This record gives sequence, structure tokens and C-alpha cells, in this order.
Amino acid sequence: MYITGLKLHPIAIADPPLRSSYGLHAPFALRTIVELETTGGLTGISETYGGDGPLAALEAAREHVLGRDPFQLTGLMASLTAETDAAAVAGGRTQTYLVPGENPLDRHMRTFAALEIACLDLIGKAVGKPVCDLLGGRARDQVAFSAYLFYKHAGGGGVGGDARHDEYGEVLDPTAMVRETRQMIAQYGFHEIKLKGGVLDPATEVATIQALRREFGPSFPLRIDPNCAWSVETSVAVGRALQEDLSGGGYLEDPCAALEGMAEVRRRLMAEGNLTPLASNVAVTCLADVPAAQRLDAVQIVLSDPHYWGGLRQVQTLGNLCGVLGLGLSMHSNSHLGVSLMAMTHAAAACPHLTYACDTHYPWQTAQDEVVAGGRIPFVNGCVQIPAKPGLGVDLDYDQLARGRERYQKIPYRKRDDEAEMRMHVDPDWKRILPRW
Ligand code: GKR
Ligand code: MG
Repeated sequence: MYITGLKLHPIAIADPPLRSSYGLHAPFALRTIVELETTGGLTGISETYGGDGPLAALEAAREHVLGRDPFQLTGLMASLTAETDAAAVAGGRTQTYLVPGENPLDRHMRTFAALEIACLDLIGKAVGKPVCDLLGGRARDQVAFSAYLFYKHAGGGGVGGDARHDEYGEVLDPTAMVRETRQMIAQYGFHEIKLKGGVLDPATEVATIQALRREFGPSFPLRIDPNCAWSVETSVAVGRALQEDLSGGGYLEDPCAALEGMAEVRRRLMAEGNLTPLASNVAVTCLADVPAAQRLDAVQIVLSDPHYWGGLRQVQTLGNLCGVLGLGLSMHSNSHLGVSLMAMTHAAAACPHLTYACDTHYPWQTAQDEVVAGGRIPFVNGCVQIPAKPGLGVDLDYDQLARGRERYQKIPYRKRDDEAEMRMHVDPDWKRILPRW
């Protein structure tokens, strides 16, 4: 079996006005659907970041992909990662100031991941096995995800005829956030809760977590992630205020910038007998970051993500490394559809050392935008089941894909820019300032 075709489908999917320390989500998120065609007539699929940059990187990989045996992933990774990005290395191993999916250091890994996942889908279809069973077998048949909560403005995403129903309304205070959480848990059955912070002043975000704890009790572990919006001082103060509320399986994710800052927060909390673990998907984004994170005790939980760690096998490697080093493992997400959700589910299923429910933005997208044949992937009790089908277990709905492409053609932007959205819709002078508090 050889790869004969690489098709790239840039699509736009409606996205509600969600807030984070990066700014405001635009009415549409950009994604790319990848298809690999083969001599045997099989097609493998994947989903990755969207817009001009990721598309150009995948286009540049075409010469390494066509004519390749999809089983030869080691060679594909070697050929894509051969060229080292000296400028990126010199810039330091952190994406603190970049929106997710833009770290130049992970560029080749992101491109490889999109191709690896499509190759694994192909291999699974060729041998009649689900992807997680190609990776040595599954540690679980279903994968638990967490309720990923955002402060948001009113609106369901999209514009004009493509405006989506606003399921959650405006959520800019603790009471509204409790309502959002209740609604999301009632619909999906999640058992762990993640709050995207770094949006309102820390006292209001502390009050939000406390309100969630009162509402859901200690059997629903809570995490808060301000994406580096706080200083070391503020991170320590929040860690102190939330010690009890984050206990029992919760964590503090990227409270401040850089490993050194996180290490300082950890030292100061530990000195007070506060064991709240720190998690990261900003200060730790590749295997090379892990030793320092552990040595400095800056990060106790690493967030994996097949999209930028380099695919499913790299996530498995990361999981094993975290197991050996005594670190926890969770999973990060960005706005995505069902193909990505299935890749994340297979990756998580194949990681024995997965210690937390995974993040997913899936509840923020709608059936109108789903490109998976048969529609939205179901969640049962907060979990996604590994389908009894080969490969990723999902196929494309080509009419839906065409609609996604049309939306992409209609919109003017080709890159995520949450700061620009903030300036356009909330505050004309807004800038991402780190630390803001
Ligand atoms: O969707 O705005 C967002 C999030 O802030 C996302 O971009 C982050 O990458 O989910 C993310 C995180 O955990 O840092
Ligand atoms: Mg995060």
C-alpha cells in the first residue's frame, strides 16, 4: 500500500465568543481536514489546526508523503523533522506569548501529527483494527473528558445565516458559570471540571471556583487555567485561597509564565503545606521540556495533545515518560470537530498512565458544523467510547465538508487572532499583557 494522494480541506466552524487570557474567540475557528489516498483504494483521515500557516506546512510535506508506505512512520517523522528551526530554538522552549498551535518549535511535530494520524487511520482500515489497538492495545474502552468551562459573551458563534443558537448565554460571573456547568454536565455527563480563567479579576475567578465547589461537591475535581495571566504573587494567593477547592484531584494549570515562575509558585505553596499540583500545556510543549519541568518541580502534570506533541505515538511516549518520572498526565484541547475528538480518544485509550479526564472543546461546537458521517460523536457519562470499527472509527460526510470549505472561503481571516477580536468587540485598546494581575 502506497500513498497516492494528499488532500487538504481548509474549513471554518462556528465558535462562540469564548474568553481567555489570549482574548476572544472569533465567530469561526479554523481547522484543516486531511485525507490520504492509497493504491489499495483506502482513505485515511485526520483533523488539525487551520489557516494559512498549517496548510502551507502540510503542503510543503507533500513531497515526503506521496509514494510513501503509510506503515513507515519513523521515516516520515525523520524526514519532516530533519530541518531544525534554529530561530525557534533560540527563542526558547515556550509558547507563552503565542496562541496554541503556533509555537515554531513544534511546527514539524504538528505537521507530522496530522499525517501520522491519517496514516494510522489507513493502517487500521487495512488490517481491520481500531487505531488504539495498533498502538499495543487499549488501556480502556472509553475515555473520560472534563466539562471545559469558559466565561463568554452572549452569542453561539457564526454570523448571519451561519449564526448558531446560543445554548449558554452570557457567562461573566460566578452564578452564570454555575448555570453553564450544570447545563453542560446535564448534557454530557462529565465528572471533572476545568475552568478557563485569566479573564476576570482573580477574586471573581476564585469566587467562581468556590461556587462550583459548593454546587458540585468534592466528587467533581476542579481545575483552573488562566494561561499565564497571573504573577507569581497572584498565583500563590490564588493557590492559597483555593487549596481546599482544588483538593481531591484538581489542579492549577499554567497560573504564571515559564518554568521558573511555576517552580517558585510550587515552592511557596509547598512551604505552606499546600500540595495543589501545577499542570502545564504552555511551559511544557515537547519532550525536551519535560526534564527541566521535573527537575525544577515546576510542573507535576503534563497536558498531552496529539495535535502538537507529534501524534498518537508521541503521546504514548510522553505518557510513559510521565509514568517513569512520577508526573501526572492529562490532555489539552483547542476548538475541534469529531475527527480530532476520535484521535484524542484513541491516544488517551492507548495511554495506561492517564491520570485525569481529558479536555475537550467539543461541547462548544454544533451539529451544523460536524464533518463526521452520522453527525456528532456521542458522550455517555462524560466518556467517548472506542468504536468497534477499524481506524479512527469515523468517516467524512463530504457534503458537510463542502459546507465547511464554503464558510472558510467566505470569512476574511486565515489565522487565529483573539487579541484582534477583543479589540473589535470588547475593548478597542485591549492587549494581551502578561502578567495581567
Ligand atoms: O480555547 O481559548 C481557548 C483556550 O485558551 C485554548 O486556546 C488553550 O490552548 O485550552 C487551552 C489550554 O488549556 O491552555
Ligand atoms: Mg491550558
